[in-house]
Amino acid sequence: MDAARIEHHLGEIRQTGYTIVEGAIEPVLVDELASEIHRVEDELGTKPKGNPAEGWATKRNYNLLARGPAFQKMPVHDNVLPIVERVLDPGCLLSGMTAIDIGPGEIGQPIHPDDIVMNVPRPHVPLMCTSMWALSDFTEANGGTRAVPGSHLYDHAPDYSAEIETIPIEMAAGSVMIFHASLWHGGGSNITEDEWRLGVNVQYCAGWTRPQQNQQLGVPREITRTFSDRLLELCGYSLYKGIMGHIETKSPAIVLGDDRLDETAYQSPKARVLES
Ligand SMILES: O=C(O)CCC(=O)C(=O)O
Repeated sequence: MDAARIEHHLGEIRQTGYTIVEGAIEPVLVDELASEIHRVEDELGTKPKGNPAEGWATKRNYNLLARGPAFQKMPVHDNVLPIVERVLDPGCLLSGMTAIDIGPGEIGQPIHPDDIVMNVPRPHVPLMCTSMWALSDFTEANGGTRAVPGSHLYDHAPDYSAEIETIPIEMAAGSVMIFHASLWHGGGSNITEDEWRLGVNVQYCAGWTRPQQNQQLGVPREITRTFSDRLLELCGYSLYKGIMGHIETKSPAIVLGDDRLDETAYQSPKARVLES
């Protein structure tokens, strides 16, 4: 993705809180991911969890990096990560990956910001950035994400008992919505007879905050060793700004038993923050 296109998307995120990268994902990858998610749902016998956040007619699966190698392509995708790296910074972490398959009859998820637990005064700089991958078409009828444009600039979080005016985010399969995680949004209701809306939330957070899903404990080491260097970094196996996350000054990648991402805290070129 060229610099002008990245800048265009960043401008939209700054102004309305979100952008849509149309046709971001190659159709063959969309099909592969959709069939992988259906495989995981079948293997795990995924059932709706039955609560307002996770829904009553929605199948959700977490910890996708532990579920199959195809999912490793998502957090590092060339049409998504360069935008996220500019919203946060290149030291950002993968905060979580959630497959969200909204079934007929689902009601709307409460409208919320994804940085809901980050208890700092609003509005604030992006501390999280979410990419919502459409693996099926997202329509108003089938539960496409709903959002309140501009709400990333509000000075408060939503009142969960209030009716909130939202717009539907409609996008074709293969498109990705990327948003400042203070944006008020939620999964829509699915009023279709038989259409499932399949999306994956790939969320990132600033490198000095705590990810929502624990990639380091949740993904077995033998799978983690197959990750690319960039994916390892996104999962917290390097030091943030050459300082944060070290194990006796060594890069956390040391636990994987190879010398990838080898660096020493305070001696790494990334530790420039300490230079005058
Ligand atoms: O499914 C969606 O469209 C949004 C899901 C979401 O916002 C969430 O689970 O935090």
